[in-house]
Amino acid sequence: KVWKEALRGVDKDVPSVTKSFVNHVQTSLARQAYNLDDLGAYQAAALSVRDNLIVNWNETQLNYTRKNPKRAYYLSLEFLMGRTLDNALLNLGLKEEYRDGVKKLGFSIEDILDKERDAALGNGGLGRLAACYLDSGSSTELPLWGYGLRYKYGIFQQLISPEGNQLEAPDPWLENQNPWELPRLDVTYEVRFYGQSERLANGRGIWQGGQEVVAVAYDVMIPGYGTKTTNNLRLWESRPKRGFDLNSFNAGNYEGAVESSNTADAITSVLYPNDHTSFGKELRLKQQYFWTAASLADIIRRFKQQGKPMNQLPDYVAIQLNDTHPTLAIPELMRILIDEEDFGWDQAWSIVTNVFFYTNHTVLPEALEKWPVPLIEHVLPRHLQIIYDINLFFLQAVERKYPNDRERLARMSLIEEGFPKQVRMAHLAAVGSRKVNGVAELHSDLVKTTILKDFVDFEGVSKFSNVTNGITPRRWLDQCNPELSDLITKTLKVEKTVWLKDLAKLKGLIPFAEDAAFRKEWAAIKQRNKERLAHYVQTTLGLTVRTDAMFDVQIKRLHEYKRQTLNILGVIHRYLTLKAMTPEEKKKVNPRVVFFAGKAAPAYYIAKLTIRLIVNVASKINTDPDTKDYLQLYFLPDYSVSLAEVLIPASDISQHISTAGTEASGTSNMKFCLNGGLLLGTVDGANIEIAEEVGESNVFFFGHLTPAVEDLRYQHIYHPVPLEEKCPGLARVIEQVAAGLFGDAEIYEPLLNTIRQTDYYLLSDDFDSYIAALGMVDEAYQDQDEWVKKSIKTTANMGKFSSDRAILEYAESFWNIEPSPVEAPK
Ligand code: 26Q
Repeated sequence: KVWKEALRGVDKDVPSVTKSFVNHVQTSLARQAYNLDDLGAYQAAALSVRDNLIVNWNETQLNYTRKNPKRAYYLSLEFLMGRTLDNALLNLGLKEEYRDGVKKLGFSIEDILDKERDAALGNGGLGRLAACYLDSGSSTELPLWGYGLRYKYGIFQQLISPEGNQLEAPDPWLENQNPWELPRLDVTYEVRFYGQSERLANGRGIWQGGQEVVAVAYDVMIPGYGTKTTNNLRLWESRPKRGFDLNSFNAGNYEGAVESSNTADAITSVLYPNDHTSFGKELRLKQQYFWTAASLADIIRRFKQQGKPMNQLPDYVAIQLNDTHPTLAIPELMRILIDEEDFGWDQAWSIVTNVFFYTNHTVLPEALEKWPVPLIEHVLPRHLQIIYDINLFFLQAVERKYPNDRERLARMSLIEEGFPKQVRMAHLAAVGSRKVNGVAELHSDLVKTTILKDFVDFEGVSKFSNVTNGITPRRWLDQCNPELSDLITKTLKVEKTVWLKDLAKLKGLIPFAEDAAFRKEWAAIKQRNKERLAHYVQTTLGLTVRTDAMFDVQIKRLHEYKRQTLNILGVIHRYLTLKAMTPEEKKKVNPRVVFFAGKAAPAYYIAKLTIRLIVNVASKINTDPDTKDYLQLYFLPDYSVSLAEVLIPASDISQHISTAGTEASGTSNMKFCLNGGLLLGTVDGANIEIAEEVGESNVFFFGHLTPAVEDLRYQHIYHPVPLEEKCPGLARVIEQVAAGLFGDAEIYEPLLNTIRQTDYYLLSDDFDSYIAALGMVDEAYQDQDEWVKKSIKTTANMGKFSSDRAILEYAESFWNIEPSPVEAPK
């Protein structure tokens, strides 16, 4: 019934679909239906689906304007959306109608869907989380908008050279027009950079001069699953304030005038491809300020339209900061309140600290954002003054609570001493927010006991909490694994519109683990998903993957802490073991296919070397007649949301093997388990909570625990033991690589040295238990009945990890917002 109401006004029959499709072919595309290619068919289908989204979007915004509920805003520099058409069809309940409609016109819906390019405006986990949260916000009917940047180029396209080097190519994702965005050329704000800031006696500041650029809004519609609610993701594009700078033009400096318009465009030209490092680049700082200033101006304009005084802002607005990237919003709101709205400091600060909420995504020291003071002073002189004032009042309060504790003041200061001094963005975000949260239980505990310990002591623990991440089951089960979704619906005897919104219902699958006929169907679907992946590899890379093997997958950004190196050295260990076996012994071995995919930051040398090693190990072992029937290895280039949607449903086992305490949460671990893939991992991030839910007997854990890590690192430095003694198995593998078994002997030295020397990520401490865990996976896989039972029980117990649960936790315990369903017009 609810679903019916949601689809009110949507043309839900095949003749309307074909009519609208043909209409768009002729009028929007100015083409003929009879000689249309798949790309044209995709465009026409997208435009016709978009018509429905626009109707819902308008009704949703009207509903909010009428009811004036408190709203939440999710500020994220990254939204890793992937493709939209299939998701829009699912959420509107139009999948079957479009399948039939385009078929009548001679097209296949799969071919059409495949023409869409990913919107890849993100690096990885943090950006994909933002996308899942928007889907869940609309699906739970929350008044939640996203704010981000409309990068002209998304994350780079990854190419792998024959030698195994990663090459980066630009991602011109907007090349073929983007039907999913609505340019709002009338929604614009001016944003200032550089210039001079003067302080007046009354504490106010005047910031003038410098460069002004214009932010233009582009709106992306975010439909909910089976709801009328269609929220907005507003992305900003930067443009020069005037076509060119008239002052320079008049001075006869034509070149300079054109250049200044180039720098305005540059702000939103490209997504920074680094995750977990901050370089202090001026353009990145400008991106952050451009986006926070435009978003805040827009939020405040909308709030003011209600005619309420500014001191009521926290009653109507909650702003979630996705990591520290939008932290400049804190001094920016202070600037607006003090310099433009005439507030005194204390009242302004009380508004600010009730509006913002900060999510931390990492405790790795090298990943904590810091900006050089001289750079901020140059680009944002007024904001630096405000940051210093915040720091002054903050440290005075600390001093009152802990008199004469200078070390504590130095530790907690928003400014890190040094040359240059740096602003610690995590401290600023924590001090300026109502709540601070981590993204999984262990990680949130680490935030409280390590990087923000002093702040917990000072402000009390209640400000610090946890919201375990989640994933949308619409994309990450129903869309990517339709056969499994259908089997679940048939088995639960509950409409999928119900269980996809109440994922705990999956528990109803538990008894079926004991049903042999059900297990057979379950296993057959996994098998067909493996064949689908093999087909993808065949058609894109021309390589033949055997599908009668265990599929073992590790897909994520390349990073030392994620330890892809441990995995590839484990593969080499397996290869060497196979080489030493007799044919009789080998007969007992279950074949395994290992997949890697992931991008390395372009300047991350060790990560790129790891890719090179994987590629070269693959060419050796895939052609070795002694082993190729038992072990295959693939590095799939250009990992993306769409590739994940093919890989994840095909996995028997996936690897999440970070050094304990380093992976904040992980979210692909949830996606694999939801699709019945088992988990091989360390006791880290959300792996721990997954094991709590699905049962420890259904996951494969190995490695040292978080509390041991610090001590082990200390041992490495002060009591080093030669690798040959400490971990002979690993030493043997490393020797073979160094000896050139996979070519390029010298090239791998820097990578091998990270292990031989400090081994910061503890490969030598965890290698033996890793190999043992791989052995247990092999053994468990031999008993297919038991394995499939584990697979079913895993899926059945993953309900907690729906992003609907996560977003409702934010809504209830932080934002204090409620669902605001769109009502039928009277
Ligand atoms: C910062 C400054 C300058 C340039 C780039 C950056 C930057 C960009 C992206 C820093 C970090 C990121 C991305 C971090 C990220 O993806 N973290 C992951 O977030 C997931 C969602 O919470 C978690 O599941 C992962 O554990 C965490 O690694």
